[in-house]
Amino acid sequence: MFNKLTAMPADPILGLLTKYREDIHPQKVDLGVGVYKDETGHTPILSCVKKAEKFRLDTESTKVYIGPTGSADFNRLMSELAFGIDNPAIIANRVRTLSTPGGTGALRVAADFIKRCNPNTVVWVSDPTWANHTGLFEAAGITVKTYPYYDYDTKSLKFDEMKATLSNVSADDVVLLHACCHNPSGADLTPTQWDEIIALTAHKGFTPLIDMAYQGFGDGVDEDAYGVRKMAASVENMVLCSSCSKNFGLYRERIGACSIIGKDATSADIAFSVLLYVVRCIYSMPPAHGAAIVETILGSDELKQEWLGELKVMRERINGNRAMLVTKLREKGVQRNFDFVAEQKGMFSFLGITPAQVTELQEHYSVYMVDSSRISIAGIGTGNVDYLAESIAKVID
Ligand code: PLP
Ligand code: TYF
Repeated sequence: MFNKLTAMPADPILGLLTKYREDIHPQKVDLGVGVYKDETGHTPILSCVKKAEKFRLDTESTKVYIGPTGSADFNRLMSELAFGIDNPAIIANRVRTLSTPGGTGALRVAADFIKRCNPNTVVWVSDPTWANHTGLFEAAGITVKTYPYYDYDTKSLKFDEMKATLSNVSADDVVLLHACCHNPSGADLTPTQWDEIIALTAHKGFTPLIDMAYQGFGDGVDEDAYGVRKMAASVENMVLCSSCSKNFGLYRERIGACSIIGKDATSADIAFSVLLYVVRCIYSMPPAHGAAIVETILGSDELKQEWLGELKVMRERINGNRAMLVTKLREKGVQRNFDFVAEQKGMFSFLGITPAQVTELQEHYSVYMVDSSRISIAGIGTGNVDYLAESIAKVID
């Protein structure tokens, strides 16, 4: 039966990594996949994670099944981290959270859940959005449409067009918003713009689904959750998909969380029972190790402080890289204005060069980025920024 199949293209982002690894150029630069890297190009295990793992290794006494919700402590702590402990939705007991295999697992569970809420629902995603969003929702049988978001010419948000499109979204539909550090553009809503989108959401009655894969990578853990927290306090129903891959550096452990907010505790319980059913039908129960690490960190004042410190180092390095690249491009005589790179947030920005220039950078200079010219800012360092800026200068002149 397999001979009826035609080959699927590889993930365009992850595929770059293979090409990069095979490249023998001594000055090759990897700006492809969105993983944090330190100055040496290494993706380290956080020290707080190592300590939490050691503690779990010494104290863990069973590997017995944990059930489809995963760890209750992890779920509570993640919910408090995202929504804030004093969020009215938490106080009113309207939030339900379960552990998932990464942020992607959270999104897939959310997709199947949404399909069960309303089989005809449309999920609206930003244009552009993370490449996997569309496939994930379509795999659940959901129609995906886009709302205007990033203006490639002005390098800023198409905020008025975004609002105009969202004003016509049906109350039966779902609108996916990035909590912070928009992937792929790095262009985020300001708090004032969030206020407007939240008011519009409450007024129109569609359901917000917020994807928070980078809490703490933009301005800080609390600052980055501004929209999530205010949305949760302002609407009847909401879905949140969080990832611990980036901010805890737990990529391969596959840990994240999916939270739903009901209009009251009873309706939250009913909705949660459907979410649990969805989980049972996909993977039955989430992996436990990543959750155990995160709950150990968030449940200890000392480890939590250490984590916040390590997260700050990662955030500041990324922001420093943004400023450094802009300065270097200017130093290398580039006339074009790249100041927007320093102003945007999180792991990514579009350089705004053509696909042909992206190809030239890869083929002639071994500088790797996604075809859209999205660069992963963490791949920049003091050791490669001169070469990178010179290479960019050569292809755009
Ligand atoms: N959502 C966005 C916007 C992402 O960039 C990512 C990628 O890392 C994810 C979700 C999924 O993260 P995870 O690796 O936890 O599945
Ligand atoms: O956009 C990125 O680079 C990250 C990492 O299938 C990623 O979100 C990319 C592709 C993928 C899973 C994770």
